[in-house]
Amino acid sequence: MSTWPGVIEQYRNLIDLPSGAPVVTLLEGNTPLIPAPRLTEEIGAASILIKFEGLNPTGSFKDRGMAVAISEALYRGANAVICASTGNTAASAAAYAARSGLKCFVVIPAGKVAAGKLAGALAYGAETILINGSFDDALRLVTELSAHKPLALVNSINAYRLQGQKTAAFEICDSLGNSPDWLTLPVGNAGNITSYWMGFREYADLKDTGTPRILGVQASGAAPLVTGSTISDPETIATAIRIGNPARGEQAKLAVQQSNGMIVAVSDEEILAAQRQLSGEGLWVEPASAASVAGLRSLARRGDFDFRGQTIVCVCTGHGLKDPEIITDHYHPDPPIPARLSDLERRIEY
Ligand code: AN7
Repeated sequence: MSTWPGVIEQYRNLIDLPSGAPVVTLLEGNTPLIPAPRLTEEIGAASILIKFEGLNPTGSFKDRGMAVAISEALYRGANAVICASTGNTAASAAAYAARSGLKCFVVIPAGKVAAGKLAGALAYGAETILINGSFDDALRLVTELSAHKPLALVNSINAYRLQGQKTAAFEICDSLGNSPDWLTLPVGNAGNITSYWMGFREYADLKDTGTPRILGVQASGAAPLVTGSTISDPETIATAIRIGNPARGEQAKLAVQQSNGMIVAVSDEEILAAQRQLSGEGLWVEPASAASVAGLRSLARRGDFDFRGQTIVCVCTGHGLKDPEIITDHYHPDPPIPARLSDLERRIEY
């Protein structure tokens, strides 16, 4: 029997991690590429596939990068790690730190982190610090603090995070035999778009798998890479990507330029509509993840690109369970009925 060993062991010789480093893993990666037939038909593409990263151990793509960053932190002899987060990084850091016996501090913007992410950080035992400020404030603070304290910073400005996250590009090429024509993904701090582009280029050099055009998608209230300038008060219902000053913004622009791709902004309404569309195909993803599909739909509507004959992978970075309130906030059930068949029959007119 061969079992999936996690991203580090699976791609050991392609990951820049000191060979003596311990391998911390929760068997992340190996996420499915799920066809979205209705979306494919709407867009008129040959095939649209969802890389469902919400199926990672803590429910987001962050686990790929955290496996490598935490392994490297251990190798360096760190006793504690710290990160700023809009939520998913916090939950992932907390889990991998718990796994390896490291102490974990997470700094998050008060009131702006989805319930399932905050609960995750707490469940895995992270010291969770709320600030009256944005993610950008939090990242600035933890960067300054970790520069003079013995704390390993595990945000995606840590290069080892990218080493782990690039494995998603390898998996896609392994599944399809080649890179897709397009890859779409949400962009916040721009670590993931940088990772994918690195991964696709490395595989292309090694295995001649080609490279996709990259479509990065931001929320219109938090779209510094579209407007061209930092946003001091970013706002969007997609709290995962509520980021006004992306740490890897320049690399994101390069990825888009070199891949002949694009970065677009989509409204919160478009994000929610894309989330509903995916749910209608049985895939519940968090709002930020739905942005990747919203961006594709927006481009298709504009008619700037001809997607006929194209294979498109939309990366859905986090599970819908992370942010249940975005759904239940608008759910107002009728009062309960008596537990009687006649009442149930009256209720279900079908
Ligand atoms: C679901 O957790 O920044 O462009 O602190 O949670 O690499 O930042 C999360 C980002 C997309 C954007 N989708 O990725 C954090 C955090 C989801 C995310 C992104 C995030 P980057």
